[in-house]
Amino acid sequence: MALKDKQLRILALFKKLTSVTGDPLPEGDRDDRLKSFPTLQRGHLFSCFNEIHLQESQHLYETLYGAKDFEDFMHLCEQARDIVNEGLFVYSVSVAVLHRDDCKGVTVPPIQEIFPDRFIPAETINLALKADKRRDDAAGGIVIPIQHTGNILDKEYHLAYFREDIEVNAHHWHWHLVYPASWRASVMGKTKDRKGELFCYMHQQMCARYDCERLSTGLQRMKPFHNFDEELEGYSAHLTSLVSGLNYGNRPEGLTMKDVPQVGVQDMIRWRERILDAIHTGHVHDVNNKEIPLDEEHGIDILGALIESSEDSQNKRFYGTLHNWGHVILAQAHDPDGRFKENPGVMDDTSTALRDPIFYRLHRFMDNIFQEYKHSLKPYDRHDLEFPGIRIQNVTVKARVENIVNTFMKEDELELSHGINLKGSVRVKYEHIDHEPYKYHIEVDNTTGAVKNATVRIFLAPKYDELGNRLVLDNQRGLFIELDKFHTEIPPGKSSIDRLSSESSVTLSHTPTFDELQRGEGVDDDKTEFCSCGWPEHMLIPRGNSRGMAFQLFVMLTDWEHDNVGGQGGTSLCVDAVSYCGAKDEKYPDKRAMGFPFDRTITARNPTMFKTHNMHFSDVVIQFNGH
Ligand code: CUO
Repeated sequence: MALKDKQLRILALFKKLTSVTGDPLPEGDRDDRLKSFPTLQRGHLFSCFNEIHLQESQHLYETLYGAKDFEDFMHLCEQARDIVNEGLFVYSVSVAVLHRDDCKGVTVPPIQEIFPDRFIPAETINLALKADKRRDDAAGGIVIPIQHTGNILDKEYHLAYFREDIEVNAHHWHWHLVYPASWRASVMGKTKDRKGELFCYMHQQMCARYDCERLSTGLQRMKPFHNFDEELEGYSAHLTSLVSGLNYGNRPEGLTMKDVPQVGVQDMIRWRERILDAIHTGHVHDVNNKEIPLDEEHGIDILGALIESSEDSQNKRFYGTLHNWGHVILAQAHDPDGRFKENPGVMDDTSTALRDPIFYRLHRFMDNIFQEYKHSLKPYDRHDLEFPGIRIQNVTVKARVENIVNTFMKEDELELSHGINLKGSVRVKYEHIDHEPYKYHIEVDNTTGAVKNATVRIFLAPKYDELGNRLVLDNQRGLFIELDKFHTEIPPGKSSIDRLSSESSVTLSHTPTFDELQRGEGVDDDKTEFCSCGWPEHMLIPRGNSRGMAFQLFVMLTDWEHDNVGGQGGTSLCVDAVSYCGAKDEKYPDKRAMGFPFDRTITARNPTMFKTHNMHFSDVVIQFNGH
């Protein structure tokens, strides 16, 4: 079957899922492989963090993955659509599509168009429904402006542009589809390389990016969550789930974490202590009580799996599921035992969790545990950092004005009619942050007399803290966000490297819309597959402020012969945003620790003392031109 036809058939599965009606397919009419479903009824919220939901979705995606050919796969998907919970269906079918060999080249449609109610405030959806009802011409398009979800009486509202960004939430959803917590390599036949480490790194980077935005908007860096008794900040998402008809739970200020039916807060405390003990003793105990060392190569990967926890956890019974249950407990803080039959809050799901300020504080709490481990490793020495014979002479950022990059708000639209049962097209008009395109210009001197293969690593961090004090390098370290990483050849002598901001290995170049996919755009050639995982291009750099905020750009060249993992002959799919998403089904394309060289303690107080010839720090200003 032609790729375009496959794409259309898969798109059809995802249409108008918020308004599925009718009884589930009777037991007798079902394929034997789908007989044991469902436990989670339709009309409830599916959670990608709840262990029970994860198990059921694992069962479904493994069943779908095991279908013998594309027709068999479609037959199972079409039946499953008439049986299982809507959210669970989308999650499981998406995981299967992303990994089946006969779906190579097929793009999973954007989650924001499948479930717009997870991204667009309830007030706005309500206006859209009314406007659709009033219209008599289904052909004409309707545009509804997005409604605000709060105001500045809540100082956290200043960050709403980041937390509620549609594509950043979509990135997070897609990341967890590429790296499901429930992934079993033994069943799926594909190993997810360094999955635990990438879990740590991608979320560490989200937190670092969030803190860069906080400093941009004049707020303090976040206070990590760490005390299980602490009173939590309030949060109201203004989202109503159309499949359940209920609001996502609100959390009034001052609530604390409470036991939920499956897990107690005491369990969480015990798991944390056991994990910290493992870090301090340098090994974990596996299920057979064997000591597994947390060595330099695997330590962080083991800890990531342990804390999430994923199927790769060395010992889930002992070390528990600190992260996933953390999400669920926080999502249920307003109705912990379910006596009010409230929906959970947005922390329950990967496509909505980023909206809640507690998300970043929970993840920073876990990141601090990972940092505790990284502190136990020796800091990088000159030998680890140097690239003999390679010197960076200068770096400039070329934008309209050299070394100043402008940011601004830009209008965009989201189509609702593929996800919601409307008479015709209704689009929501909203704004997101964006930046002017720019280019890195790196001047290099290669004195080795030979062509050298290099990895170029580019990071950015604020220069000053919230009080205007120069950040000490080891504190600034945690704020360095990756902007790009790529391979290049350096000829002998003096030369320069130019790289566009739009080429970044962190960002996704384009996410095709439902309409584009329906029209077959970008579906001709299976090399153009979009994995949908990748940081949005419009959020590559922090917002900065209207006075112009001082940042430091860090560029480092390392020896690609040492970094390269080999085996990728340019035929890989989904290699557009490898820094945070990896290369699908292949090795993570860089041998160094993720975040290198900022992943370990730095004892040098400032860049001059830290720097080797193959590194360069330069000052860059980010100026926000907006409201
Ligand atoms: Cu992505 Cu907590 O893992 O959200």
